[in-house]
Amino acid sequence: MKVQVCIIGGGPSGLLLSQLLHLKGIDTIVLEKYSREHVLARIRAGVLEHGFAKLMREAECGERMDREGEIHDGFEIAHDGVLDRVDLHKYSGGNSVLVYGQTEITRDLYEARDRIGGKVVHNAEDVTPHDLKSDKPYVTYRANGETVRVDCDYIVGADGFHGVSRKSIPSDVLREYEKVYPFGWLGVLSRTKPVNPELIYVKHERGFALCSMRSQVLSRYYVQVPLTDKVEDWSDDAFWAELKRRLPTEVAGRLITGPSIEKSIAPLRSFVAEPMSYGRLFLAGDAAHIVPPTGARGLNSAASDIYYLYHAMLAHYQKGDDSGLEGYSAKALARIWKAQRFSWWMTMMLHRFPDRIEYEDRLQQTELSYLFSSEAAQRMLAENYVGLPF
Ligand code: FAS
Ligand code: PHB
Repeated sequence: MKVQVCIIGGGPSGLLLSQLLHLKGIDTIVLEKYSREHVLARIRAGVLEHGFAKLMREAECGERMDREGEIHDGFEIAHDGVLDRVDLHKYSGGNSVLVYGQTEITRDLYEARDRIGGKVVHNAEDVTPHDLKSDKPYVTYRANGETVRVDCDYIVGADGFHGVSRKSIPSDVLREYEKVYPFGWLGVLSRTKPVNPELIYVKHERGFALCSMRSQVLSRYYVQVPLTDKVEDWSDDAFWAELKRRLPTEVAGRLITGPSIEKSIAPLRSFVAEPMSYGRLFLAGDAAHIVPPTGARGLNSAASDIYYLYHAMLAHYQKGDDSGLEGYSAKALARIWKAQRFSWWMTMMLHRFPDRIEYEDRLQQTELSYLFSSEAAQRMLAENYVGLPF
């Protein structure tokens, strides 16, 4: 089989790029390790930057997102006995974010690929990129006991943190930067009305908490837990009781609880792999970078990778201009590191570190009191949260 671009990974990054390229007549195939049901069962991001939403519309996948997604012009931070609001719309120059789950994004992208006959292979085993430094790279995979070869011009590694693509870059070329945080997030999804119209981030002496949502009938909540905790350690009742302890009294009093329909613990890490390209291989999304979800940058960081790769591939195929491909890694990393910084800053400001000292407690309080006493500080937060320009 021969395609122009072979994409490894059928998550949001791989699907969005394949859809955008297909609409411009560029032939792609997506090779996904798992079944569609498995991919769609994952509960992950919930907040979309306006740049990501714009790309979804350009990919002709934005109709349900715009119909069902909720525009949020701000969010609140509960800290040190007060509840302060961050006015994203005012301090970002009129932008906002869209609350719409990654699961729905992925579903919309799969349906769009089906509608226009996009090639997506599920249950692709042992996907392996070959001849990355040649001008005729190829990818092999196994399906139904057969080995299949896909010849292509370019390979995009959109296969997430545990994928094969990043590991295909020689260790003497690849540089990895990582910071692992000494806690995780226990997340619960429940068919309950959200406790608040906007998200509430909570800094509390017992630990961080977050009140989010997927719709007006589907709530998403998180509490910071020690890395040693296991999800089976947490009954629903224990989760709701702990969340209430961390919420301001008036918020806790109106919290509607219910059975969890999903419950999981995600570890927190900051991670960047450089370079994001090697020969004819280009990394995108979680395959190249991971952020702690405190700044809602995870899925959104993938958006700029896709935007840059999409335009670079267009320039190559339509004008024979390879400057975008040659400059992709540097350009993507410049924006990725800003998302890394913001996610690290939000995480350091709002979490309870097990090895903290009192001086750091005071620094956290000062960070927040400075934030809410300075328009410049709120502009910094807002412009990062709604999404820096691509
Ligand atoms: P993905 O990991 O989504 O997709 C990669 C795909 O490649 C997967 O479908 C995988 O099955 C496939 N794959 C892997 N190896 C392969 C191989 N060898 N061959 C073929 N296919 C292969 N972000 C936020 O903004 N907010 C959040 O609250 C948030 N919560 C998260 C919670 C968890 C538990 C995790 C893991 C991530 C969370 N994220 C969050 C980040 C997340 O949303 C990612 O940024 C997003 O999934 C990135 O999308 P992709 O780059 O497509 O990677
Ligand atoms: C979510 O709704 O899952 C969510 C929202 C904002 C974050 C992290 C997670 O910062």
